[in-house]
Amino acid sequence: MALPPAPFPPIRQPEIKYTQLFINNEFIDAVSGKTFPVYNPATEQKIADVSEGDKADVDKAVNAAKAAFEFGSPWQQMDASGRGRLLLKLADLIDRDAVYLSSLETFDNGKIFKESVYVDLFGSSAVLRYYAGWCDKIQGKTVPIDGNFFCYTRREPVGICGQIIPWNFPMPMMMWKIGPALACGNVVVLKPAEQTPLNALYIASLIKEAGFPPGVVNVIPGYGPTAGAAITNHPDINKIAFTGSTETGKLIMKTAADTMKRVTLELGGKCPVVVFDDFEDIDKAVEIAHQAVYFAAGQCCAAGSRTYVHEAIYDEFVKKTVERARNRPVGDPFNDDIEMGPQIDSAQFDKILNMVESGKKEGAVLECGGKRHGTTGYFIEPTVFSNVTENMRICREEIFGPVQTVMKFSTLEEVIKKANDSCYGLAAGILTGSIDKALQFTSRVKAGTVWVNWYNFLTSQTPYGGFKESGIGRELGEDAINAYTENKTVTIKTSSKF
Ligand code: TXE
Repeated sequence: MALPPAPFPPIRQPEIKYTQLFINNEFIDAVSGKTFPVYNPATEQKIADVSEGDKADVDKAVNAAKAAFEFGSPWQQMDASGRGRLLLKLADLIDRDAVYLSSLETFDNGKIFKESVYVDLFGSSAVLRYYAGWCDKIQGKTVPIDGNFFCYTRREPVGICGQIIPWNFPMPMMMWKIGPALACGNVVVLKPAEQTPLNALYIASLIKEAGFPPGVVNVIPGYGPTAGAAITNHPDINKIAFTGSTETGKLIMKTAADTMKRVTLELGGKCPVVVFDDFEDIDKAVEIAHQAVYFAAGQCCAAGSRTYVHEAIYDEFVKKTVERARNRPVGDPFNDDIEMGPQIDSAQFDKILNMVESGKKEGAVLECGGKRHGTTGYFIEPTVFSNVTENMRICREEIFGPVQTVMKFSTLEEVIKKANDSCYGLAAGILTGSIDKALQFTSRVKAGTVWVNWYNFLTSQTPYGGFKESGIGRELGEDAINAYTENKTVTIKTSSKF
Protein backbone atom coordinates (compact mmCIF):
# COMPACT_ATOMS: atom_id res chain seq x y z
CA MET A 1 0.00 0.00 0.00
CA ALA A 2 1.09 3.62 -0.49
CA LEU A 3 3.45 4.92 2.18
CA PRO A 4 2.50 7.80 4.51
CA PRO A 5 4.26 11.15 4.08
CA ALA A 6 7.90 11.23 5.19
CA PRO A 7 8.25 12.09 8.91
CA PHE A 8 10.81 14.83 8.20
CA PRO A 9 11.85 16.92 5.20
CA PRO A 10 14.83 15.76 3.12
CA ILE A 11 18.16 17.44 2.53
CA ARG A 12 17.91 17.97 -1.21
CA GLN A 13 21.65 18.39 -1.78
CA PRO A 14 23.29 16.20 0.86
CA GLU A 15 26.99 16.90 1.26
CA ILE A 16 29.13 13.98 0.08
CA LYS A 17 31.45 13.30 2.99
CA TYR A 18 33.26 10.06 2.09
CA THR A 19 34.47 8.95 -1.32
CA GLN A 20 37.52 6.80 -0.55
CA LEU A 21 37.96 3.10 0.17
CA PHE A 22 37.49 2.07 3.80
CA ILE A 23 40.18 -0.35 5.00
CA ASN A 24 41.28 -0.91 8.62
CA ASN A 25 38.94 1.86 9.79
CA GLU A 26 40.70 4.41 7.56
CA PHE A 27 39.54 6.14 4.38
CA ILE A 28 42.26 5.77 1.73
CA ASP A 29 42.74 6.19 -2.02
CA ALA A 30 42.80 3.18 -4.33
CA VAL A 31 46.29 1.77 -5.00
CA SER A 32 45.85 2.72 -8.66
CA GLY A 33 44.73 6.24 -7.73
CA LYS A 34 41.74 5.74 -10.04
CA THR A 35 38.24 7.05 -9.38
CA PHE A 36 34.85 6.53 -11.02
CA PRO A 37 31.92 8.91 -11.36
CA VAL A 38 28.63 8.49 -9.52
CA TYR A 39 25.46 10.09 -10.88
CA ASN A 40 22.09 11.21 -9.58
CA PRO A 41 19.65 9.26 -11.79
CA ALA A 42 16.94 11.92 -11.41
CA THR A 43 19.10 14.66 -12.91
CA GLU A 44 21.86 12.69 -14.71
CA GLN A 45 24.32 15.03 -12.96
CA LYS A 46 27.56 13.73 -11.52
CA ILE A 47 27.51 13.88 -7.72
CA ALA A 48 30.94 12.52 -6.81
CA ASP A 49 34.10 10.80 -7.96
CA VAL A 50 34.68 7.73 -5.84
CA SER A 51 37.90 5.76 -5.39
CA GLU A 52 37.90 2.74 -7.67
CA GLY A 53 39.00 -0.38 -5.86
CA ASP A 54 40.63 -3.26 -7.70
CA LYS A 55 42.51 -6.47 -6.95
CA ALA A 56 45.34 -4.70 -5.10
CA ASP A 57 42.84 -2.98 -2.82
CA VAL A 58 40.87 -6.17 -2.23
CA ASP A 59 44.18 -7.82 -1.20
CA LYS A 60 44.78 -5.02 1.31
CA ALA A 61 41.25 -5.30 2.66
CA VAL A 62 41.54 -9.07 3.00
CA ASN A 63 44.82 -8.67 4.90
CA ALA A 64 43.15 -6.18 7.25
CA ALA A 65 40.20 -8.52 7.73
CA LYS A 66 42.52 -11.47 8.33
CA ALA A 67 44.38 -9.60 11.08
CA ALA A 68 41.08 -8.56 12.67
CA PHE A 69 39.98 -12.20 12.73
CA GLU A 70 43.24 -13.63 14.17
CA PHE A 71 43.10 -15.48 17.46
CA GLY A 72 43.73 -12.99 20.24
CA SER A 73 42.57 -9.94 18.26
CA PRO A 74 40.19 -7.49 19.97
CA TRP A 75 37.32 -8.72 17.78
CA GLN A 76 38.04 -12.39 18.36
CA GLN A 77 38.37 -11.83 22.12
CA MET A 78 35.27 -9.67 22.43
CA ASP A 79 32.33 -11.08 24.39
CA ALA A 80 29.42 -12.07 22.19
CA SER A 81 27.27 -9.58 24.09
CA GLY A 82 29.88 -6.92 23.25
CA ARG A 83 29.27 -7.56 19.54
CA GLY A 84 25.58 -7.11 20.24
CA ARG A 85 26.22 -3.75 21.90
CA LEU A 86 28.26 -2.58 18.91
CA LEU A 87 25.48 -3.55 16.50
CA LEU A 88 22.94 -1.70 18.66
CA LYS A 89 25.21 1.33 18.70
CA LEU A 90 25.51 1.23 14.92
CA ALA A 91 21.70 1.02 14.62
CA ASP A 92 21.40 4.07 16.91
CA LEU A 93 23.92 6.02 14.82
CA ILE A 94 22.02 5.18 11.64
CA ASP A 95 18.81 6.45 13.25
CA ARG A 96 20.63 9.55 14.54
CA ASP A 97 21.64 10.37 10.97
CA ALA A 98 18.29 9.31 9.48
CA VAL A 99 17.66 12.57 7.62
CA TYR A 100 21.11 12.62 6.04
CA LEU A 101 21.23 8.91 5.18
CA SER A 102 17.75 8.73 3.68
CA SER A 103 18.42 11.92 1.70
CA LEU A 104 21.65 10.42 0.37
CA GLU A 105 19.82 7.18 -0.53
CA THR A 106 17.40 9.19 -2.69
CA PHE A 107 20.14 11.39 -4.12
CA ASP A 108 22.28 8.41 -5.18
CA ASN A 109 19.59 5.88 -6.11
CA GLY A 110 16.63 8.03 -7.18
CA LYS A 111 14.02 6.24 -5.08
CA ILE A 112 11.29 8.39 -3.58
CA PHE A 113 12.26 9.90 -0.26
CA LYS A 114 9.55 8.20 1.79
CA GLU A 115 10.74 4.81 0.53
CA SER A 116 14.27 5.80 1.55
CA VAL A 117 13.01 6.64 5.04
CA TYR A 118 10.46 3.92 5.78
CA VAL A 119 11.95 1.03 3.84
CA ASP A 120 15.67 1.63 3.48
CA LEU A 121 16.56 3.60 6.61
CA PHE A 122 14.18 2.18 9.24
CA GLY A 123 14.52 -1.26 7.65
CA SER A 124 18.30 -1.03 8.08
CA SER A 125 18.38 -0.19 11.77
CA ALA A 126 15.71 -2.85 12.40
CA VAL A 127 17.89 -5.55 10.82
CA LEU A 128 20.89 -4.53 12.93
CA ARG A 129 18.83 -4.59 16.14
CA TYR A 130 17.45 -8.01 15.26
CA TYR A 131 20.96 -9.41 14.76
CA ALA A 132 22.30 -7.60 17.83
CA GLY A 133 19.92 -9.77 19.83
CA TRP A 134 21.31 -12.92 18.26
CA CYS A 135 24.97 -12.39 19.20
CA ASP A 136 24.92 -14.11 22.59
CA LYS A 137 22.29 -16.67 21.63
CA ILE A 138 24.23 -18.54 18.94
CA GLN A 139 24.59 -21.89 20.62
CA GLY A 140 25.75 -25.43 19.99
CA LYS A 141 24.33 -28.62 21.45
CA THR A 142 25.53 -31.46 23.62
CA VAL A 143 24.88 -34.68 21.73
CA PRO A 144 24.28 -38.04 23.44
CA ILE A 145 26.42 -40.18 21.10
CA ASP A 146 27.16 -43.89 21.62
CA GLY A 147 30.20 -44.91 23.66
CA ASN A 148 32.23 -43.19 26.34
CA PHE A 149 32.52 -39.72 24.90
CA PHE A 150 31.50 -36.20 25.67
CA CYS A 151 30.27 -34.64 22.45
CA TYR A 152 29.17 -31.13 21.68
CA THR A 153 28.78 -28.84 18.68
CA ARG A 154 29.96 -25.24 18.35
CA ARG A 155 28.75 -22.65 15.88
CA GLU A 156 31.88 -20.82 14.79
CA PRO A 157 32.21 -17.86 12.42
CA VAL A 158 32.95 -18.81 8.82
CA GLY A 159 35.78 -16.26 8.69
CA ILE A 160 36.37 -13.67 6.00
CA CYS A 161 33.12 -12.86 4.20
CA GLY A 162 33.10 -11.25 0.76
CA GLN A 163 29.83 -9.41 0.31
CA ILE A 164 28.76 -7.99 -3.05
CA ILE A 165 25.60 -5.93 -3.13
CA PRO A 166 23.38 -4.26 -5.75
CA TRP A 167 22.07 -0.72 -6.15
CA ASN A 168 18.33 -1.14 -5.68
CA PHE A 169 18.30 -1.04 -1.85
CA PRO A 170 21.81 0.21 -1.01
CA MET A 171 21.42 0.51 2.77
CA PRO A 172 19.27 -2.55 3.55
CA MET A 173 21.40 -4.77 1.30
CA MET A 174 24.45 -3.75 3.30
CA MET A 175 22.66 -4.46 6.59
CA TRP A 176 21.30 -7.84 5.45
CA LYS A 177 24.91 -8.77 4.78
CA ILE A 178 26.91 -7.22 7.62
CA GLY A 179 24.22 -7.73 10.34
CA PRO A 180 24.35 -11.52 10.56
CA ALA A 181 28.03 -11.70 9.55
CA LEU A 182 29.09 -9.52 12.48
CA ALA A 183 26.62 -11.08 14.91
CA CYS A 184 28.40 -14.40 14.31
CA GLY A 185 31.88 -12.87 14.78
CA ASN A 186 32.97 -12.80 11.13
CA VAL A 187 34.94 -10.10 9.34
CA VAL A 188 33.83 -8.47 6.11
CA VAL A 189 35.07 -7.15 2.79
CA LEU A 190 32.06 -5.53 1.15
CA LYS A 191 31.69 -4.13 -2.35
CA PRO A 192 28.76 -1.78 -2.90
CA ALA A 193 27.32 -1.41 -6.39
CA GLU A 194 29.21 1.04 -8.61
CA GLN A 195 25.99 3.05 -9.09
CA THR A 196 25.38 3.59 -5.34
CA PRO A 197 28.52 3.48 -3.18
CA LEU A 198 27.89 6.64 -1.12
CA ASN A 199 25.78 5.39 1.78
CA ALA A 200 27.99 2.33 2.24
CA LEU A 201 30.97 4.67 2.72
CA TYR A 202 29.12 6.95 5.12
CA ILE A 203 27.97 3.92 7.11
CA ALA A 204 31.59 2.78 7.18
CA SER A 205 32.37 5.98 9.11
CA LEU A 206 29.57 5.07 11.55
CA ILE A 207 31.05 1.58 11.94
CA LYS A 208 34.27 3.22 13.09
CA GLU A 209 32.39 5.66 15.32
CA ALA A 210 30.41 2.81 16.91
CA GLY A 211 33.71 1.27 17.98
CA PHE A 212 34.15 -1.79 15.77
CA PRO A 213 37.86 -2.68 15.77
CA PRO A 214 39.89 -1.88 12.61
CA GLY A 215 39.64 -4.44 9.81
CA VAL A 216 36.33 -5.94 10.95
CA VAL A 217 34.43 -4.23 8.12
CA ASN A 218 36.17 -3.03 4.96
CA VAL A 219 34.32 -1.35 2.09
CA ILE A 220 35.75 -1.40 -1.43
CA PRO A 221 33.75 0.49 -4.05
CA GLY A 222 34.49 -0.51 -7.63
CA TYR A 223 33.22 -2.40 -10.63
CA GLY A 224 32.03 -6.00 -10.80
CA PRO A 225 34.51 -7.57 -13.20
CA THR A 226 37.46 -6.01 -11.30
CA ALA A 227 36.80 -5.43 -7.58
CA GLY A 228 33.87 -7.89 -7.49
CA ALA A 229 35.81 -10.60 -9.30
CA ALA A 230 38.84 -10.05 -7.03
CA ILE A 231 36.62 -10.76 -4.01
CA THR A 232 35.10 -13.85 -5.62
CA ASN A 233 38.54 -15.16 -6.63
CA HIS A 234 40.40 -14.42 -3.42
CA PRO A 235 41.68 -17.67 -1.90
CA ASP A 236 41.51 -16.34 1.68
CA ILE A 237 37.87 -15.36 1.51
CA ASN A 238 35.75 -18.10 3.05
CA LYS A 239 32.25 -17.06 2.06
CA ILE A 240 30.56 -14.99 -0.61
CA ALA A 241 27.18 -13.40 -0.09
CA PHE A 242 25.86 -11.88 -3.28
CA THR A 243 22.70 -10.10 -4.32
CA GLY A 244 22.31 -9.21 -7.98
CA SER A 245 21.51 -10.68 -11.37
CA THR A 246 21.13 -14.41 -11.93
CA GLU A 247 23.76 -14.17 -14.66
CA THR A 248 26.42 -12.75 -12.31
CA GLY A 249 25.27 -15.11 -9.55
CA LYS A 250 26.05 -18.11 -11.78
CA LEU A 251 29.49 -16.70 -12.55
CA ILE A 252 30.19 -16.16 -8.87
CA MET A 253 29.05 -19.66 -7.96
CA LYS A 254 31.37 -21.19 -10.58
CA THR A 255 34.34 -19.12 -9.42
CA ALA A 256 33.63 -19.75 -5.75
CA ALA A 257 33.74 -23.49 -6.43
CA ASP A 258 37.52 -23.34 -7.02
CA THR A 259 38.18 -22.55 -3.37
CA MET A 260 34.95 -24.10 -2.07
CA LYS A 261 33.69 -20.83 -0.69
CA ARG A 262 30.34 -20.95 1.01
CA VAL A 263 27.85 -19.06 -1.13
CA THR A 264 24.51 -17.43 -0.55
CA LEU A 265 22.97 -15.92 -3.65
CA GLU A 266 19.88 -13.75 -3.83
CA LEU A 267 19.12 -13.29 -7.50
CA GLY A 268 16.43 -12.30 -9.95
CA GLY A 269 12.71 -12.91 -9.89
CA LYS A 270 9.59 -12.84 -12.02
CA CYS A 271 7.03 -13.09 -9.30
CA PRO A 272 3.37 -13.97 -9.87
CA VAL A 273 0.51 -12.17 -8.12
CA VAL A 274 -2.71 -14.18 -8.47
CA VAL A 275 -6.01 -12.34 -8.11
CA PHE A 276 -9.21 -14.34 -7.63
CA ASP A 277 -12.70 -12.98 -8.15
CA ASP A 278 -13.58 -13.97 -4.56
CA PHE A 279 -11.10 -11.47 -3.03
CA GLU A 280 -12.82 -8.93 -0.75
CA ASP A 281 -12.64 -5.90 -3.00
CA ILE A 282 -11.46 -5.39 -6.58
CA ASP A 283 -10.13 -1.87 -5.88
CA LYS A 284 -8.00 -3.20 -3.05
CA ALA A 285 -6.75 -6.01 -5.30
CA VAL A 286 -5.84 -3.48 -8.00
CA GLU A 287 -3.92 -1.41 -5.45
CA ILE A 288 -2.02 -4.37 -3.99
CA ALA A 289 -1.08 -5.66 -7.45
CA HIS A 290 -0.10 -2.12 -8.49
CA GLN A 291 2.20 -1.56 -5.51
CA ALA A 292 3.59 -5.08 -5.95
CA VAL A 293 5.14 -4.13 -9.27
CA TYR A 294 5.77 -0.36 -9.09
CA PHE A 295 7.38 -0.21 -5.64
CA ALA A 296 10.98 1.04 -6.02
CA ALA A 297 10.16 1.82 -9.67
CA GLY A 298 9.93 -1.91 -10.31
CA GLN A 299 13.58 -2.36 -9.34
CA CYS A 300 12.89 -5.01 -6.77
CA CYS A 301 13.78 -8.69 -7.02
CA ALA A 302 10.39 -9.51 -5.45
CA ALA A 303 8.48 -7.26 -7.85
CA GLY A 304 5.12 -8.86 -8.58
CA SER A 305 5.53 -8.31 -12.29
CA ARG A 306 3.22 -11.10 -13.50
CA THR A 307 -0.36 -10.29 -12.51
CA TYR A 308 -2.73 -13.25 -13.07
CA VAL A 309 -6.37 -12.22 -12.89
CA HIS A 310 -9.41 -14.49 -12.83
CA GLU A 311 -11.41 -14.29 -16.07
CA ALA A 312 -14.59 -13.20 -14.25
CA ILE A 313 -13.00 -9.87 -13.31
CA TYR A 314 -10.27 -9.56 -15.93
CA ASP A 315 -11.69 -6.73 -18.04
CA GLU A 316 -12.72 -4.60 -15.07
CA PHE A 317 -9.39 -5.27 -13.36
CA VAL A 318 -7.41 -4.20 -16.43
CA LYS A 319 -9.47 -1.01 -16.73
CA LYS A 320 -8.91 -0.07 -13.08
CA THR A 321 -5.24 -1.08 -13.19
CA VAL A 322 -4.61 1.16 -16.18
CA GLU A 323 -6.36 4.07 -14.43
CA ARG A 324 -4.24 3.53 -11.33
CA ALA A 325 -1.00 3.33 -13.34
CA ARG A 326 -1.88 6.51 -15.27
CA ASN A 327 -2.43 8.25 -11.93
CA ARG A 328 0.89 7.24 -10.40
CA PRO A 329 2.82 10.50 -10.17
CA VAL A 330 6.35 10.22 -11.55
CA GLY A 331 9.06 12.82 -11.00
CA ASP A 332 11.35 14.47 -8.45
CA PRO A 333 11.88 11.75 -5.83
CA PHE A 334 12.35 14.34 -3.07
CA ASN A 335 8.80 15.60 -3.58
CA ASP A 336 6.37 13.96 -1.13
CA ASP A 337 3.53 13.81 -3.69
CA ILE A 338 5.58 11.76 -6.11
CA GLU A 339 5.14 7.99 -6.07
CA MET A 340 7.91 6.93 -8.44
CA GLY A 341 11.39 8.17 -9.22
CA PRO A 342 13.76 7.29 -12.08
CA GLN A 343 15.43 4.02 -13.01
CA ILE A 344 18.98 3.71 -11.75
CA ASP A 345 20.95 4.35 -14.95
CA SER A 346 20.89 4.45 -18.72
CA ALA A 347 21.64 0.72 -19.03
CA GLN A 348 18.56 -0.22 -16.99
CA PHE A 349 16.50 2.47 -18.74
CA ASP A 350 17.41 1.06 -22.17
CA LYS A 351 16.85 -2.54 -21.06
CA ILE A 352 13.32 -1.71 -19.88
CA LEU A 353 12.34 0.19 -23.02
CA ASN A 354 13.71 -2.68 -25.14
CA MET A 355 11.53 -5.09 -23.20
CA VAL A 356 8.54 -2.83 -23.84
CA GLU A 357 9.31 -2.94 -27.58
CA SER A 358 9.53 -6.73 -27.48
CA GLY A 359 6.11 -6.86 -25.76
CA LYS A 360 4.58 -4.76 -28.51
CA LYS A 361 6.23 -6.84 -31.22
CA GLU A 362 5.09 -10.12 -29.70
CA GLY A 363 1.47 -9.00 -29.71
CA ALA A 364 0.71 -7.89 -26.15
CA VAL A 365 -1.59 -4.86 -25.85
CA LEU A 366 0.17 -1.78 -24.48
CA GLU A 367 -2.55 -0.22 -22.34
CA CYS A 368 -0.55 2.73 -21.07
CA GLY A 369 2.98 4.07 -20.61
CA GLY A 370 5.85 2.46 -22.44
CA LYS A 371 7.85 5.65 -22.91
CA ARG A 372 10.27 7.97 -21.22
CA HIS A 373 8.74 10.44 -18.78
CA GLY A 374 10.13 13.96 -19.22
CA THR A 375 13.41 14.80 -20.88
CA THR A 376 15.97 14.61 -18.06
CA GLY A 377 16.59 11.70 -15.72
CA TYR A 378 15.91 8.02 -16.33
CA PHE A 379 12.16 8.22 -15.74
CA ILE A 380 9.78 5.77 -17.39
CA GLU A 381 6.00 6.02 -17.40
CA PRO A 382 4.13 3.33 -15.47
CA THR A 383 3.43 0.75 -18.14
CA VAL A 384 0.68 -1.86 -18.33
CA PHE A 385 0.39 -4.66 -20.86
CA SER A 386 -2.75 -6.78 -21.19
CA ASN A 387 -3.37 -9.90 -23.29
CA VAL A 388 0.06 -11.20 -22.38
CA THR A 389 0.82 -14.86 -22.95
CA GLU A 390 3.30 -17.16 -21.25
CA ASN A 391 5.70 -17.41 -24.18
CA MET A 392 6.32 -13.64 -24.45
CA ARG A 393 9.62 -12.27 -23.20
CA ILE A 394 7.82 -9.72 -21.03
CA CYS A 395 6.24 -12.64 -19.17
CA ARG A 396 9.41 -14.71 -18.90
CA GLU A 397 12.32 -12.30 -18.35
CA GLU A 398 13.00 -10.04 -15.42
CA ILE A 399 12.32 -6.48 -16.63
CA PHE A 400 13.28 -4.72 -13.38
CA GLY A 401 11.24 -1.69 -14.22
CA PRO A 402 7.73 -0.20 -13.99
CA VAL A 403 6.07 -2.68 -16.33
CA GLN A 404 3.04 -4.71 -15.29
CA THR A 405 1.88 -7.63 -17.39
CA VAL A 406 -1.71 -8.72 -16.80
CA MET A 407 -2.72 -12.25 -17.77
CA LYS A 408 -6.04 -14.10 -17.58
CA PHE A 409 -6.72 -17.47 -15.94
CA SER A 410 -9.78 -19.55 -15.16
CA THR A 411 -8.88 -22.26 -12.62
CA LEU A 412 -6.59 -22.66 -9.61
CA GLU A 413 -4.93 -25.64 -11.24
CA GLU A 414 -4.14 -23.60 -14.36
CA VAL A 415 -2.77 -20.60 -12.47
CA ILE A 416 -0.52 -22.71 -10.23
CA LYS A 417 0.97 -24.24 -13.37
CA LYS A 418 1.46 -20.80 -14.92
CA ALA A 419 2.90 -19.31 -11.74
CA ASN A 420 5.47 -22.11 -11.63
CA ASP A 421 6.30 -21.90 -15.34
CA SER A 422 9.40 -19.77 -14.75
CA CYS A 423 13.08 -20.34 -14.14
CA TYR A 424 12.70 -18.05 -11.11
CA GLY A 425 11.10 -18.77 -7.74
CA LEU A 426 11.65 -15.86 -5.41
CA ALA A 427 8.23 -14.71 -4.22
CA ALA A 428 4.54 -15.06 -5.05
CA GLY A 429 1.25 -13.62 -3.92
CA ILE A 430 -2.38 -14.66 -3.91
CA LEU A 431 -5.46 -12.55 -3.25
CA THR A 432 -8.50 -14.68 -2.44
CA GLY A 433 -11.33 -15.02 0.04
CA SER A 434 -10.88 -18.81 0.11
CA ILE A 435 -8.58 -20.38 2.70
CA ASP A 436 -8.60 -23.58 0.70
CA LYS A 437 -7.31 -21.87 -2.46
CA ALA A 438 -4.74 -19.93 -0.46
CA LEU A 439 -3.39 -23.08 1.22
CA GLN A 440 -3.26 -25.01 -2.05
CA PHE A 441 -1.38 -22.16 -3.66
CA THR A 442 1.05 -21.53 -0.81
CA SER A 443 2.02 -25.19 -0.65
CA ARG A 444 2.33 -25.77 -4.40
CA VAL A 445 3.91 -22.57 -5.65
CA LYS A 446 7.69 -22.81 -6.07
CA ALA A 447 8.74 -19.63 -4.31
CA GLY A 448 10.79 -18.79 -1.24
CA THR A 449 8.24 -16.30 0.07
CA VAL A 450 4.46 -16.33 -0.41
CA TRP A 451 2.10 -13.56 0.60
CA VAL A 452 -1.62 -14.15 1.08
CA ASN A 453 -3.95 -11.16 0.68
CA TRP A 454 -0.94 -8.87 0.83
CA TYR A 455 2.31 -8.35 -1.03
CA ASN A 456 5.88 -7.27 -0.39
CA PHE A 457 6.25 -7.43 3.33
CA LEU A 458 9.73 -8.45 4.48
CA THR A 459 10.82 -8.69 8.08
CA SER A 460 14.18 -9.17 9.78
CA GLN A 461 12.85 -12.27 11.54
CA THR A 462 11.88 -14.33 8.50
CA PRO A 463 14.12 -16.11 5.99
CA TYR A 464 14.27 -14.64 2.51
CA GLY A 465 15.62 -16.24 -0.64
CA GLY A 466 14.65 -18.11 -3.74
CA PHE A 467 13.78 -21.45 -5.27
CA LYS A 468 15.30 -22.38 -8.65
CA GLU A 469 17.39 -19.69 -10.39
CA SER A 470 16.39 -17.04 -7.85
CA GLY A 471 19.26 -18.14 -5.67
CA ILE A 472 20.82 -20.40 -3.09
CA GLY A 473 20.34 -20.19 0.66
CA ARG A 474 18.37 -17.73 2.73
CA GLU A 475 19.13 -14.34 4.22
CA LEU A 476 17.51 -12.77 7.31
CA GLY A 477 16.05 -14.64 10.27
CA GLU A 478 17.85 -17.53 11.91
CA ASP A 479 18.79 -18.94 8.51
CA ALA A 480 21.36 -16.19 8.06
CA ILE A 481 22.98 -17.14 11.38
CA ASN A 482 23.41 -20.66 10.03
CA ALA A 483 24.76 -19.31 6.73
CA TYR A 484 27.44 -17.28 8.54
CA THR A 485 28.61 -20.06 10.85
CA GLU A 486 30.36 -23.41 10.50
CA ASN A 487 28.96 -26.15 12.72
CA LYS A 488 31.85 -27.95 14.44
CA THR A 489 31.48 -31.30 16.23
CA VAL A 490 33.83 -31.87 19.18
CA THR A 491 34.10 -35.43 20.55
CA ILE A 492 36.10 -35.98 23.76
CA LYS A 493 37.11 -39.48 24.88
CA THR A 494 36.05 -40.05 28.46
CA SER A 495 36.48 -42.87 31.00
CA SER A 496 32.76 -43.49 31.29
CA LYS A 497 29.47 -41.89 30.47
CA PHE A 498 28.82 -38.65 32.35
O1 TXE B 1 23.48 -6.57 -11.93
P1 TXE B 1 24.86 -7.24 -11.51
P2 TXE B 1 23.22 -5.21 -12.73
C1 TXE B 1 19.00 -7.88 -11.99
C2 TXE B 1 18.00 -7.02 -12.74
C3 TXE B 1 18.87 -6.07 -13.47
C4 TXE B 1 20.03 -6.98 -13.85
C5 TXE B 1 21.32 -6.29 -14.17
O2 TXE B 1 17.28 -7.82 -13.65
O3 TXE B 1 18.24 -5.54 -14.60
O4 TXE B 1 20.20 -7.78 -12.71
O5 TXE B 1 21.69 -5.40 -13.12
C6 TXE B 1 28.56 -6.83 -9.06
N1 TXE B 1 31.96 -10.55 -10.16
N2 TXE B 1 19.25 -7.43 -10.62
O6 TXE B 1 24.03 -5.15 -13.98
O7 TXE B 1 25.84 -7.13 -12.61
C7 TXE B 1 28.19 -5.41 -9.42
O8 TXE B 1 29.34 -4.58 -9.41
C8 TXE B 1 31.58 -10.07 -8.97
C9 TXE B 1 18.51 -8.10 -9.59
O9 TXE B 1 23.35 -4.08 -11.81
O10 TXE B 1 24.54 -8.61 -11.03
C10 TXE B 1 27.17 -5.10 -8.33
O11 TXE B 1 27.84 -4.78 -7.12
N3 TXE B 1 30.67 -9.09 -8.84
C11 TXE B 1 18.98 -7.77 -8.25
C12 TXE B 1 26.43 -6.44 -8.19
O12 TXE B 1 27.32 -7.43 -8.69
C13 TXE B 1 30.10 -8.59 -9.95
C14 TXE B 1 19.57 -6.46 -7.98
C15 TXE B 1 25.12 -6.54 -8.96
O13 TXE B 1 25.38 -6.31 -10.31
C16 TXE B 1 30.44 -9.07 -11.22
C17 TXE B 1 20.30 -5.92 -9.11
C18 TXE B 1 31.42 -10.08 -11.31
N4 TXE B 1 31.82 -10.61 -12.48
C19 TXE B 1 20.09 -6.39 -10.36
N5 TXE B 1 29.72 -8.40 -12.15
C20 TXE B 1 18.21 -8.31 -7.09
N6 TXE B 1 18.27 -9.62 -6.89
O14 TXE B 1 17.60 -7.56 -6.34
C21 TXE B 1 28.95 -7.51 -11.48
N7 TXE B 1 29.18 -7.61 -10.14
